[in-house]
Amino acid sequence: MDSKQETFRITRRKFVASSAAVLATSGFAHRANAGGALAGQPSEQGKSDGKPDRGPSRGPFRVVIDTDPGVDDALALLLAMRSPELKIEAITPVAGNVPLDLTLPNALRMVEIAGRTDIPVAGGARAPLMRRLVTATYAHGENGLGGAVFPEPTTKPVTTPAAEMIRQIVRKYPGEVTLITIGPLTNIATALNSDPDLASMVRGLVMMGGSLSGGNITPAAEFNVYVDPEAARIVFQSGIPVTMVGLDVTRRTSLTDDHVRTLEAAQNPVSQAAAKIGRNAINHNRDRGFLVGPNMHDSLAVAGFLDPAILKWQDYYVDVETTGELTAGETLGYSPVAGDLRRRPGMEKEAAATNMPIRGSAPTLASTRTSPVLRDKFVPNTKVAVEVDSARFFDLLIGRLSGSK
Ligand SMILES: [Ca+2]
Repeated sequence: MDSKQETFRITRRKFVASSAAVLATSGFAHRANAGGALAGQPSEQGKSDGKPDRGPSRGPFRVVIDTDPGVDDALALLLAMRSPELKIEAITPVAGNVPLDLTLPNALRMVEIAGRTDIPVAGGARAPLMRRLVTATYAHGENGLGGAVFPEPTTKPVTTPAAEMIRQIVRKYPGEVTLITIGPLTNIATALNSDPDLASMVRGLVMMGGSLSGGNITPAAEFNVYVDPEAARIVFQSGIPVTMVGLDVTRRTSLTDDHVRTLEAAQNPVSQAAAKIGRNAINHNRDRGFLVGPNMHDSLAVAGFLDPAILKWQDYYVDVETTGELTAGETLGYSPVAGDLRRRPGMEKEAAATNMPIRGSAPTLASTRTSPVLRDKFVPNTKVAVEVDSARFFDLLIGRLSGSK
């Protein structure tokens, strides 16, 4: 194992310690390689230094893909299964965009289309940890695939439940497995809850989810976090180095007619299926009067893992609102280089290390608390994607799906 790989085999303790150490020495949190949740990331993520971009030529990386197909999940799964950099240990469907009774067969359909029935598919949670399931058929159609119809799968899921499957795989390969989560985080939180040592054995978690710039299902919340905010909070607070590919970047990835035509022109089962899903999704969006999209949210998380140069990153401490009447599922990003808390260059490291509080809401009059909640000092737990090279992303996505890359 080389030194870069070693960086990613990082425990919560090391993650926190190294983050603080880097902050204390570099002064620029967004240039620090404090967590490295993306297995393929270069040492200084998103750094624009004129060096040639590193193409998607690393790996293979052991991954588990947790998913709720889902139009963009379907394309993300096909992309992943066409990517030799990934050793997909399992696909673990969860309830989300549509109920598990649809996300599970939809995942099985994708492994059959890709000719990858060697990948175990393990059914997961039917409902969030503490809430009733809210689905997104308004965006994904009643069948979850934008109305694109495929035959019933003949492949069966494995009998092991998703959370247990995740636990077993991570324990089998400690420090090696990256969790790519493109649905609500119920399965992951269930696995973490079942095994207190598990988080320290996970190499990293790449999440499509969250937003620091407003939501899509409510003004505050992105859908995956909205569906199961308690699960998302468990993940962010787990100590696993998290990479968050949220709406800040994914809403800049609209699939177009040109993309679909390229897929249609390629004569292979994956491109034909992707084209069919994409065509239906575009038509569905138009029928509903959406001006943009469909956005390829989930594919961007996979693509950013394959080719880190697609995204640029900034370190944040991210937490999830779980009690808001209107805002449950909102992701909040604390950073000494963001918002009203920005500091002059040179002051950032001091501010971050000494006096930037992670502050909660003011206490109510009825509360027994006597002061604002000063919960902790700033230590980043998440790399948030803040910029996207959309053209480079679609080159990879359409290229892989059409078989030309
Ligand atoms: Ca999804």
